[in-house]
Amino acid sequence: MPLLEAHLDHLPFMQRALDLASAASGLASPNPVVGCVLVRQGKIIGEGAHVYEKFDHAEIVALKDAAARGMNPEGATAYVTLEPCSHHGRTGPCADALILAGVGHVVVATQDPNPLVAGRGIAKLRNAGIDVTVGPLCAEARALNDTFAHYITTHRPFVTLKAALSVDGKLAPPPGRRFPNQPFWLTGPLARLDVQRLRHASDAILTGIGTVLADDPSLADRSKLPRRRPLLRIVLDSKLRLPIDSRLVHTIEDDLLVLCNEDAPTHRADNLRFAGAQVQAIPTHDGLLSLNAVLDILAERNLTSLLLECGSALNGAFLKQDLVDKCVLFYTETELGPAGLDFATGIASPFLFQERLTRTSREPFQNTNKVDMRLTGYIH
Ligand code: AOF
Ligand code: ZN
Repeated sequence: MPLLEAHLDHLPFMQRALDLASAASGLASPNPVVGCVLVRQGKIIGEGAHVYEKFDHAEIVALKDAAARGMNPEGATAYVTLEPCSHHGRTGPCADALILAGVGHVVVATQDPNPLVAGRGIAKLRNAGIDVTVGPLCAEARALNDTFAHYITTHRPFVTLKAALSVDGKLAPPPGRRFPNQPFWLTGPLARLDVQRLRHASDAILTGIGTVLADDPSLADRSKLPRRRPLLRIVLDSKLRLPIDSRLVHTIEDDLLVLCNEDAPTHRADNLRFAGAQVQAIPTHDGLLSLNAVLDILAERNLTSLLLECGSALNGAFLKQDLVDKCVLFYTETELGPAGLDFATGIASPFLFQERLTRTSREPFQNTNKVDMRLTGYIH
C-alpha cells in the first residue's frame, strides 16, 4: 500500500491525540505538549495528555484512563503525538510502560527531538517486537512543539515575532495621528483572539518602553485558559521610564520583569520594586540593552518561549541579530500610508522580508466587513 494511503486510517485518531495535546497548551512547559489515544477495534478505550504538574506522560495518562474505564490495553494501538520516551527523567520510560501493557501497535506522529530520546523510544518498542508506524500528521505534531524542539536542543528560548500590519506593510499610524495611551487595533476580533492563543502558548512576552509609553498595553494572557506559570511580561526599559500608573504596573501579579541599564536611576528601580515589579540591570551591546542577555535570563528561568510584541526598533534589532525563529504576521485591509511606522527598523519592506520565511502557512480570519490574513513562517 502506498505510504500516504496506509496513513489514512490513522488520521482521525492521531488528530484526536493532537487535539488533546493542544488542549494542554500552557500546562506542559518546559516539557512538550503530548497527547495519546488507545484504540481497540476502532474504538477509543483510553486517552490523555501530559500536564507538567501531574508528572505522568501522555501514554501513562491514557493507560490509567483505560484502566479506569475497565478496558484492557492488550493488543490495542497507541497513537502518540511524540515518540514515547526511553529515558528515566521525572518518570520512567513510556516505551517500557507500553511494552508492559502489551499494546500491539504504536503510531507515532514525530520523533522526540530531546537528545536523550531521539529515536531510542521507537527502537525500544521495535526491539520488543511491537509494530511501530511513524509519520501520520508529522508536520502538525512538529509545529505544535516547535518551541520545545528548539529549547531542548539549544537551551535558549524560541522567539516568535508577532506583528499586525496594514495592507501597505506599516505597523501603526505616525505618532501624531493616534490617540495617546490607547492600543491601536488594525486587526479584527478573530485575529485578536488568535493573538491571545499565541500569548497563552508562550512562557514570556516582551515589548519596549516606547510601545508602553505610546499604547499603555497590558500584555496579559486573556485567553481565560488555565496556565501552569504566569506569562512573564518583560519590558526593555534602559532608563526605567515605565510609569507607575501604567496598565502593566497596575496589573502586576509577580509577573512583570523590567530590564534596565546598569546606571538606571535607583529611585525609579525602588519605586517599581515597591509596586511589585522585578527590576534587573543587564549588560548593553552597542549602547542598547543586550538581547542575548535577555534570552539568557529566560533560559536560566527555564522559560522556553518568548513572544515579541514590539515596535519598529526592537523588531529590527531582534531580526538583525538573527534572534527570531518564527514570525506571525497579521495583514489587514486597512491602509496607513507612507508616514506610518515601519514594520522593523532596517527592513524596508515586510513583503520582501517575508520571502525569507520557510514552511509558511496562510490562514484567513473573516470578520463581518473585512478579512485579516495570518502569515506564519520560520526563519531557520
Ligand atoms: C513521552 N510522553 O507525554 C512527554 C514526553 O522529565 P520528564 O520525565 O517529564 O521527561 C521529560 C522529557 O520526556 C521531555 O524532555 C521529552 O523528551 C519527553 N516528553 N515523552 O513519552 C510525554 N511529555
Ligand atoms: Zn514518556
